[in-house]
Amino acid sequence: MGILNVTPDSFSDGGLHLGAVQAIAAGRRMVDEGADILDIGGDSTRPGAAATPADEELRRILPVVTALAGSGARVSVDTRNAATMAAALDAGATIINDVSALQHDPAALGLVADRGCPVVLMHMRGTPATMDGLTKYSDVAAEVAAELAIRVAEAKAAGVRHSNIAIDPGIGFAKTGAQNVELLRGLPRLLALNCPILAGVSRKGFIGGLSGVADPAERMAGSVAAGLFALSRGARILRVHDVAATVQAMRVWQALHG
Ligand code: HH2
Repeated sequence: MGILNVTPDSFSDGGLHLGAVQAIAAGRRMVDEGADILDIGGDSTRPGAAATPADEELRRILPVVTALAGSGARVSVDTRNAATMAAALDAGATIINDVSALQHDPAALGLVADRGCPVVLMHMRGTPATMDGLTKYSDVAAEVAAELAIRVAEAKAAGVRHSNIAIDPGIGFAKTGAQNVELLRGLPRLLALNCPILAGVSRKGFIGGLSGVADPAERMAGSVAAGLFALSRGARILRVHDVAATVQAMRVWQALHG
């Protein structure tokens, strides 16, 4: 899953694809490089970020979703707003990726159930503005698995099919650097939910902490290493900025595993 942030303020690529023309070109390049899914977002969820209003989010992403879905790419939309989800699905997106696991907008659960589309339910506590103060865990992998199990049950109770749900540990969302490491090591605990696991480690702060590389844009090698580790612990989908490097690493890793 290639990350396409059409935002002025994302933590590693903010402003890079701000114009629709640049974003569409970047998305096409990611497909050529081997991305199976393009994850298009118009709202930064970096720690401390305030939510972007849905109309501004839509203005940023809609032309990009329309063009890339129109040229045959499989598009997911990274949003917490039901209105944005609906408009993006109408424009050709086929997957909803919600960092709030359909908690932020009261209309989101019903919308995803009605549309019958796949959804990524990510673990977070609080909101991006408050999450850094919500990092008390006694066993982070067990608690993330238990909290995600509640989100999965709620989605199913609202009518979302189990086979349409992927789960995500939410690396960097209400977790300290050490907890991100512990959570990735404990990722197999999430397999009990019987949903594909998506992992988003790309360029995140804990990679800076482990590698000593301060600039997120310089963290490609560490991100690839962490991504392969996540695969070895049960992840099936990697959400990444650096598609070509990740696809190359995955191909070699998978071939060696046999
Ligand atoms: N991480 C980010 C955003 N969306 N979605 C899922 N499912 N999993 C993640 O780990 C995840 C996500 C944050 O990263 P990014 O999009 O690169 O930055 P920003 O939120 O600043 O736009």
